[in-house]
Amino acid sequence: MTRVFSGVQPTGEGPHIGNYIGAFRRWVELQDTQDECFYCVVDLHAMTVPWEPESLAEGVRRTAATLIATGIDPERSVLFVQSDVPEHTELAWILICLSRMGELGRMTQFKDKSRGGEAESIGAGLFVYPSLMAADVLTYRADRVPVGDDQRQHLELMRDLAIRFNRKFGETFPVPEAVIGRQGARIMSLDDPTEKMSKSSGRPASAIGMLDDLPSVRKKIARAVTDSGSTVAYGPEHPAVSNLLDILAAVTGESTPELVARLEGQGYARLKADLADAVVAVLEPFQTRYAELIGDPAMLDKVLDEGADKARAVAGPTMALVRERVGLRSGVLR
Ligand code: ATP
Ligand code: LTN
Repeated sequence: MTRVFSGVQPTGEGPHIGNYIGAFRRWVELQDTQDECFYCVVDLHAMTVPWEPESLAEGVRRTAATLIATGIDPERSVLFVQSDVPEHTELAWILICLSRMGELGRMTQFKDKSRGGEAESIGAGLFVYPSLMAADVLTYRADRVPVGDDQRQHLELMRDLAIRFNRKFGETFPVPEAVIGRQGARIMSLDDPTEKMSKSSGRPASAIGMLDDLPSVRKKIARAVTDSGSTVAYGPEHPAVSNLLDILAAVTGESTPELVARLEGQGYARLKADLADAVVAVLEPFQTRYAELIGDPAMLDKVLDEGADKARAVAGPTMALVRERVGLRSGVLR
């Protein structure tokens, strides 16, 4: 049996259709395999940018309810909150000490997010973020990590850290593999197809939020930018329309060549109308389920408490072994 681990940040406007297509729907599918699945709301990662205590707590509940409403079943997967399991931060410190300034400085997410504002005043957490992410996965000695394409570089660093640790301290961690879908692993913004759809762009028209009200979902799709010309075609010369086709393919299960064959010659209005119907058909039942879950905070807390217990049962022994291997007094040998 192999183990799967993935995480989502409880930040920004809340999960969007890119998170769903690139990550969550795969997490749900993986529950049907023999794999043991751990899914984590990474609240400590959310502290790498300025945060307010109330909105962090609120974001954690909303994100957990979103995952359950998309089909993560807490009976079959371990669904939990990162800060409930202190082993993540303990292992993170050891991995930070094994990480190199040069490799962390090359991470494009760090470079992107630290651009613009005052570089001098950026929190150091943003810099060491990938080492904490590596700790998340290695704490569970997970084998596979289903993520969107934007996490490819972080996964490479995670693998390097696992290899580095194993070489120096003895075989301890499996070297985790990224699981990145061939299609839909990088959904782009509706208002700018050169930029990844993101929770934190600050432009409401750029992302279809999973909790957006349905009339505004339709409006955003109707206003999405398209390419010059009017043919429905797929490929690098048609980035905006290709993105709409990727979303449509993901939510209907049709392939992009099938969609092009059906829609070419019909203009962008038809494509957008079909896309709006298909996205709403996914979001409507999701939002109904979400409303029930978010209305029952006691049940959500219970699910997350039970998830944390199951996670700690795996994390504790890993850390005991790590402590011993690296030479800390509290290792299992005592
Ligand atoms: P933001 O969307 O603000 O950039 P993020 O990328 O940090 O946030 P997370 O919530 O941490 O988002 O990501 C959860 C999962 O969703 C990750 O596996 C990530 O790769 C995936 N993901 C995020 N954005 C997209 C996207 N536009 N297309 C496909 N997958 C995505
Ligand atoms: N960095 C990821 C979120 C994340 C994650 C993880 C994903 C934190 N820890 C461990 C997979 C495994 C992101 O920003 N999308």
